[in-house]
Amino acid sequence: MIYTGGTIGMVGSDKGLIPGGNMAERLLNQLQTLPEKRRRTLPAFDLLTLPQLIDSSNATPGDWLDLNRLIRHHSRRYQAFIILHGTDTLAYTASALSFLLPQNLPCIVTGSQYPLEKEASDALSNVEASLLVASSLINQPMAHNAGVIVFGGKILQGNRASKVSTHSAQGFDCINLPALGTCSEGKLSWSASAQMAAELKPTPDINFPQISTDAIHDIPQVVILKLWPGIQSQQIASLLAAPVKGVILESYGSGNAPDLNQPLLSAFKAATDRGIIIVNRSQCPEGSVSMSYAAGSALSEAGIISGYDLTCEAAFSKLTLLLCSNLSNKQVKEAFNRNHYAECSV
Ligand code: ASN
Repeated sequence: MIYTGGTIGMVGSDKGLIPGGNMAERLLNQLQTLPEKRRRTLPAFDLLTLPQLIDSSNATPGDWLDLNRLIRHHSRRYQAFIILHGTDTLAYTASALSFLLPQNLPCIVTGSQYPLEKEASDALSNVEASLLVASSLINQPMAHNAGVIVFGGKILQGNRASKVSTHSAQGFDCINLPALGTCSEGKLSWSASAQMAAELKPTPDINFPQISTDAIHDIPQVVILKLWPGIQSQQIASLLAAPVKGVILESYGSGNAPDLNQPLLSAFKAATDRGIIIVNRSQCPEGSVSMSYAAGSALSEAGIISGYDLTCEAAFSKLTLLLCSNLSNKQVKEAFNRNHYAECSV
């Protein structure tokens, strides 16, 4: 178990909640409060605390690469990993780990909406469920075991999930893919879709490109740009300028942008001509972009590629990590178009 910070381990301070230390002892104390029968079914674990604990709103792509390195470093010694993470950017980290880690290595990401010791906190139940899911995945792996989110009784594919509530114990959901299963109060049940996913054998040629450990020194900049009614090209000029290498464009509906706004379309076209990769995904949580309207095809004419039904978090981490690999611009686009680990419906 790797403790990175987040509300799960937070304690009060004069500025508000901050990540607290001594997590191994605090967790063991809480686990002692579970009924003995349930405690006995949990696997043994060690807890590793990162040197700098953070509220996950401080997380950066560099933190994903650090976690990847740390997990790989310890992967001979442990059969599964559980990352205790803040919820705010948990889905970004889970998506990134799904692309970075070996698919046969169970890696679960969890956290909580309320601190471990707060009355009626969701923290202990999420930790218990994560431990159960970890031992289940050790015994019966799925096709993609890296970056699974366990939260609020649900088991979710991390690269398909988003934070959907600021406060509910059911804080995460997958809009475009059913939950892989449920796990609460010591009972775990896998859904039919997880069983189906288990039958999907990952083909070697669709593996995600390897990211070199040096990538951490030069992580390309990717920005997220949401369209709004009345958007003007000059308002986004600096976002489309170097050193930015990639843009996740959050368009309307099935992938539409204002096709009557020529300066905006020209600004997108000029950016893609300069080699910036722009991905079109919808602001709508459910469904895929199709760019079938004239207002959508104008974007593909401007050199913008489809983000299918990727979540914003998966699109952002996928593009950032592809830009970290030593691929040409054309190869990054081709790799982005591929469905690597069931992150999108292509
Ligand atoms: N701000 C917290 C974090 O992401 C929120 C949480 O963990 N519930 O670290």
